Amino acid sequence: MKLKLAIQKSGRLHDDSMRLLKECGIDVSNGVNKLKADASNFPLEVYFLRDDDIPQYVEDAVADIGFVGENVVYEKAKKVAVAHELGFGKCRLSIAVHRNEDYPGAQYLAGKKIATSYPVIVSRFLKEKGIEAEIHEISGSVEIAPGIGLADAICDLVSSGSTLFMNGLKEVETILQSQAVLIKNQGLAPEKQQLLDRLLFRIQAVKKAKN
Ligand code: PRT
Ligand code: ZN
Repeated sequence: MKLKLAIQKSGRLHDDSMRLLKECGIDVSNGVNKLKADASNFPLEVYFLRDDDIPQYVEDAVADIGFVGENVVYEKAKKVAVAHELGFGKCRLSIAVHRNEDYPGAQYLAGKKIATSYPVIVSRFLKEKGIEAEIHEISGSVEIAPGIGLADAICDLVSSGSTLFMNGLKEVETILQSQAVLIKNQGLAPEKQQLLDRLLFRIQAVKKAKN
């Protein structure tokens, strides 16, 4: 029996995901052009997918576990369990407005248009604050929305802040801190859980060695 792991096919989490497996002593041939690859020295099969699809695959048990950003886990709201924080892919999901805009607090957003790729997380934030605003879902280049008059504010992932800066925006609210996490199917068979425990033991050892 093999544990099936879904990781990002290419993108910001791919290299760190592969590196973590390597540091755990698990050899996986890099399958950038393949859908899956077998580890040669651990009962593990790795699926290479778009990050957005990983929670669904894990909920459906097509994959037993996955490495994916918390931002995607919360946005997709699938029935999966977060088993471990992986310590890479750190970023934050923040609201930003035009640099010259006065921002007295979240109430500023009432009645405004907010462009984002994270409508679920943003509407939850607005609901918690008791604010009504219009959410415009767009899939990419969110940071240009205020400049072209599509929105008054945006909500997007930030790491260094340079994308916001270059687009004349300032960060005014952080609504989620995110990093890559290990998610698992909620009904994992005991044999699979044992394999996962072996993997988690190694991941924890890697983390300790780094501290
Ligand atoms: O193709 P696929 O769907 O798999 O990939 P993707 O394009 O959806 O995702 P990708 O590879 O861009 O990001 C994968 C994950 O990396 C995200 O879901 C986050 O969990 C994590 N991550 C960490 C980031 C960033 N940091 C980040 N800075 N994801 C995106 N960004 C973008 C952000 O959207 C903005 O455009 O980088 C820009 C901001 O960066 P700074 O440094 O200018 O602030
Ligand atoms: Zn994606």
